[in-house]
Amino acid sequence: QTIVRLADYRPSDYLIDRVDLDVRLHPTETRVTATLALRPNPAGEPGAPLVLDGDELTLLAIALDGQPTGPGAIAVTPRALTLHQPPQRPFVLEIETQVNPSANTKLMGLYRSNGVYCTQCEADGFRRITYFLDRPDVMAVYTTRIEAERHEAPVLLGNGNPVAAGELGLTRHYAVWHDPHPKPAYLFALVGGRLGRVGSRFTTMEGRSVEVAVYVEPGKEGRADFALDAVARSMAWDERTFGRAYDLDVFNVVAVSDFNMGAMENKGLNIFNDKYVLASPDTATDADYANIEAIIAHEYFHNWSGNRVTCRDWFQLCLKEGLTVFRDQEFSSDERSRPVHRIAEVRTLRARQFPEDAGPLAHPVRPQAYREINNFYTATVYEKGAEIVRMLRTLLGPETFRRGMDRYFAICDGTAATVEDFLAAFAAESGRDLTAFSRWYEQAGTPTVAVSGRHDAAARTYTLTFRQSLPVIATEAAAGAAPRPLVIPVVLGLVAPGGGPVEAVSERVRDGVFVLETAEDTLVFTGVTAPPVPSLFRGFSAPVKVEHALTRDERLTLLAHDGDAFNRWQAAQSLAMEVLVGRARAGAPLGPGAGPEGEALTRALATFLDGEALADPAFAALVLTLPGEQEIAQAIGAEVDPDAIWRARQTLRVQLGRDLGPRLLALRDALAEAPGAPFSPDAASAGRRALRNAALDLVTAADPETGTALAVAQLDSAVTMTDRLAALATVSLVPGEAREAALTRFGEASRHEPLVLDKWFALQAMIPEPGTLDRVRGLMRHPAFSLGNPNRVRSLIASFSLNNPTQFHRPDGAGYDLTAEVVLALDGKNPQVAARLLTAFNTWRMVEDGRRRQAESALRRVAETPGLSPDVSDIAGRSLA
Ligand code: DPP
Ligand code: ZN
Repeated sequence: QTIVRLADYRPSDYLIDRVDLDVRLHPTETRVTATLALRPNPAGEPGAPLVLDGDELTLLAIALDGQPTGPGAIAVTPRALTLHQPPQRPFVLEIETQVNPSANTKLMGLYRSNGVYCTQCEADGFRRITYFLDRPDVMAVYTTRIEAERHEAPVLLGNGNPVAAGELGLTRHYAVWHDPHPKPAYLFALVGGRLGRVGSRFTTMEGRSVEVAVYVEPGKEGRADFALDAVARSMAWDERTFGRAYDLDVFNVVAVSDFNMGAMENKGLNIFNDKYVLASPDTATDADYANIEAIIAHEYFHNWSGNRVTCRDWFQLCLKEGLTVFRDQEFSSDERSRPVHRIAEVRTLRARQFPEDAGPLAHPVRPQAYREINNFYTATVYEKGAEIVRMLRTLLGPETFRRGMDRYFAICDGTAATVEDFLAAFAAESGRDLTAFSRWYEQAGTPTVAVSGRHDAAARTYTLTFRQSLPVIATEAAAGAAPRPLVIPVVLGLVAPGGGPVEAVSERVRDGVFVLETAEDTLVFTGVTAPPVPSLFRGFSAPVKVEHALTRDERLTLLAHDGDAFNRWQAAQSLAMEVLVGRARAGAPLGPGAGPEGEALTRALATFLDGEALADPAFAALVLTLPGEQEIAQAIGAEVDPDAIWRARQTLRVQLGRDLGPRLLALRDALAEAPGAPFSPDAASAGRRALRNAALDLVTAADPETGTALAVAQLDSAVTMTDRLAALATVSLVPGEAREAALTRFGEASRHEPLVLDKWFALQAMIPEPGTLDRVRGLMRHPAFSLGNPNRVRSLIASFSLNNPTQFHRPDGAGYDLTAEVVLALDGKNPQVAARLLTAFNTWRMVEDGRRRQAESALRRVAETPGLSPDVSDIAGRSLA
């Protein structure tokens, strides 16, 4: 397998200006005629051969400038078409290929999902449709003619605007689409099938009337309205917030049920995993509604950050993904609650990105080398990439940041850009040198910032000392090199022990931001009469781990009084984390309570709940939620025993449920929905449901009998999927008859709803009991389960391997074996999904010795299997390296 290196980037020797595609859809013999207008690239090597990429293609015909190519002029394999001596002037290649969409189980290129023809071309799927220069810096104007049997595909959609359509004989028809905006091949898409439609109009700030539509499986139109509305809100938000208007006359979203990713931002024709489109109160949870809104926004925002300005090469993936995640996070924060959303972002980052950055798959936000690009659609590129953009805004301030974005879009519009181009726009706008800041893109690993504070009563000063350290990660490009200090924005404030801000000054703090740029630095506040409590990294202003020896009382002060909501939540998390790590490290048994530390926490939470739970239920639900098992494992760092972590967490949950029980039950009543009240997926209603269900969960931990009765009653009476699923999740943690009966009933009731069955699969796969392994094996034989559908694999198998730490890490290795077995069974069908599942082994080196050996042997078994896909062999190889 060849390694691709950023340092080896060279412009393409040829460019393609125009692409005319004629696609005659057929279930097994689809024919594609591509007419490519090519020319030598002035920046390329004169006279070089033209090598077009292909993948599993059958060539039917080829012509150069309308003539058959001479003998020996070309060489053809399924993976490449080489023209040895291309004309050194503009020329036209006409290439006819044949592909089999029904046999395409990789779900890359042209395939069928429930009979609907659809495409997925990022990162390199277009080469599975026709021979092409399949690289993002080759941008062309596309015209696509699609032809099909009318009964099979009454709806025919392409990129851009519709320009023609018509009948062909009695049974066939065609449609022609033209996209005036030059784009790389990965943004190409087409759809053909029987689809239901909901639509509306949006008038842009430039006065363009856009026809917006969402296409779904016929009969499910009623579940597409929320997504349709989310498109309109995204369009309006991007105009308001970034001055970005939509640039075509139509914007189509199509939901399909077999999809490797969440969704894809193809120009004018976004294709979505139906999980992120379909929503009704009785099939989708509040989390689903929030995800749909966020992903609709994400893909729409790509129209500027990704499509109008695309990436020069795949090393720049974060240029579009990190930036677009930042944009969708801002959108969700504006549409919902900013602090609540910030907490959710940070929880994801800590649960997914921090472990990735600490394990064998660690890589910089902009990687320097890859074997398989599909393995770099990671939490690091996306989520840490978004944090970098957020830090840039914190450093420059919102106005300068916005001007920098405007400049970036203005300068790079219509180009395939780099991270350097992005930073240059902000450097020019702010007059700042961002060279040191750019290390965030180059250095892997999560930095640690150690902070200590000292109050000098006589001098009335308060001194904070910051020390940053970065783990040494042996990436190929940075082998052996010591990491260099990062530019870390620390948003901070001082809180008086009794509450209220401390009016202290330091000339190094501007607008509440101190910038740590060296390995060590000291910050002195003057005019501080009494020892304050520092509130650091407010709003999680940098993706770092903070080591700060705050006392328990200081943390309690922050929980009660900090003006920053994020840090109030963080204070509660830190208090809990101390207890959890202490017990887990000691291997403490399951207990009725977590001792005096646990009591201090519950007392503080009681006060908190009494004071403000009803004012902000969503926030209160988060404050009540203990750090997750993965996060606790990260805090322990080595020789981790997942069972000890689970016992520690369970013990504290029991204590919270017991000590707060009456309050939690009262909150449930106070927040109960009025009978017959209309459903709303908005943040306030979702927050009330979240707190009610968090309360139910804790009450049940302490008193399984009472809790189960409440949960079963809720299961029967609930009118929303949120409440039903939460009740089922609660019941699922209590072994016994009631659980099995509830699971059976739910499964029966949802048997015609694949997306609901996914929740049912996932919930059972996450039960932290040894019996779960057999349960999962049993469910793999369920008629609704299929290795061919990525959503089913993710809900049943990935939930087990990635979200059930005690059972994935079973001491007998059976969890590892199951995962390895599925990875190997899946690899021949869908390597991308198989490789993603294998990343469950990411933390294998952190677990204690016995498990570690079991994990290693399962990983080796995968690695040594002959005929692995590049995707799986890359993950296996790096995991073991
Ligand atoms: N569809 C994926 C995303 O939007 C890759 N571009 O993140
Ligand atoms: Zn994206």
